[in-house]
Amino acid sequence: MPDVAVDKSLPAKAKSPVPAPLNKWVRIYQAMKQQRLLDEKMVLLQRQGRIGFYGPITGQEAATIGSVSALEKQDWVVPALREAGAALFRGLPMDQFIAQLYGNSLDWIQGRQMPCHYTYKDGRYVSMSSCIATQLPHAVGIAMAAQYQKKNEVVLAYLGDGATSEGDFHSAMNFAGVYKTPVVFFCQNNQWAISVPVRSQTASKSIAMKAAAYGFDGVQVDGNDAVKVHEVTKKAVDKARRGGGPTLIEALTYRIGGHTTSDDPSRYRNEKETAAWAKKDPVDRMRKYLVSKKLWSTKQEKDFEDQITARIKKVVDEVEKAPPPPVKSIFEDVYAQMPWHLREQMKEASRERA
Ligand SMILES: Cc1ncc(C[n+]2csc(CCOP(=O)(O)OP(=O)(O)O)c2C)c(N)n1
Ligand SMILES: [Mg+2]
Repeated sequence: MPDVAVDKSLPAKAKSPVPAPLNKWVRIYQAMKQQRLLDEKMVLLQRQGRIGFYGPITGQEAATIGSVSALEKQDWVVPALREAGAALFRGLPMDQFIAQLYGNSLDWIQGRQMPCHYTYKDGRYVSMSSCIATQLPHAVGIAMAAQYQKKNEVVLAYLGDGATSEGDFHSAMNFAGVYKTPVVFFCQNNQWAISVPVRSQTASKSIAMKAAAYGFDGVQVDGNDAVKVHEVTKKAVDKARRGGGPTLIEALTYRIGGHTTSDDPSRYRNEKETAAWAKKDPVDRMRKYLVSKKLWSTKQEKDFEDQITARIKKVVDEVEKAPPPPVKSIFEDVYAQMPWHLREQMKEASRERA
């Protein structure tokens, strides 16, 4: 019988010294803090009408960065909605993160996707799929291919609590269990799927326990504890790499902001609930932990914040200056040899734009 472990320990109470290498935790913290600063700025840009749309990650930084940091370079990230921090952690340049939101000529994908659908080929970070849970069978497919080709690769597949109600969740979990694929399902249980609370999503006592029905381990972790999230994910990734099969991790966290900038959570959520979760802020918590271990200081915090804030401003200024994608980009990158009728349409559209 696979175990359904419940791990509620807090990093502030951790008795053991921080495992080596020490700077791993600082790197994780810096990525979390950078993500928070980016979120604040991107929401502001949307409110000023400078970008059209943004999906905030605030409150879920420990879950995202704590987990992605457990991967090796050759591994894959198949994101859900709120894992842009994972792409940045794997090396997505900040100008690409911002250019994707503007969808202009600097954007690698030339504005062909909705904002927040970042892609990063070199980091093996595939674009998120807008359709909830469709990424999960894809992730299992990538893992099966790696297994078949005897490649030393693990797939980290993210999902929200809402995704667990989709048929694709079942298909993916079932295939993963039967074929023991090297995949780690990481569920960011942020308590809400837009306006639907998790209690209306499932009658199960936890999401983690669903793994038992598919024949593999499920583990619940405090998703606002970056250290614990990292450790639990590392264990699951290592197991998958050894051929030990999949794991479903349920990270208990909270979406502090709206579902997106188009949402107003005060219409359906009790603000007391949000305030209570805000007190468990994962960024503050990790900073306090690092300070208590003498790995970080108030001065380092201020310097880092100033440096990242200035960098974001500089990148936004540069990206904002770029023109829209050329009109011909609508026709490119589909066919190796563009058919004659598209060539004609492209010429016509280019004349109209001019
Ligand atoms: C198949 C499908 N149904 C509905 C939607 C509309 N939709 C977009 S996000 C979302 C909620 C997702 O909730 P969850 O999986 O918990 O992720 P979270 O937004 O909380 O990160 C819904 C219902 C969709 N995109 N795809
Ligand atoms: Mg959710």
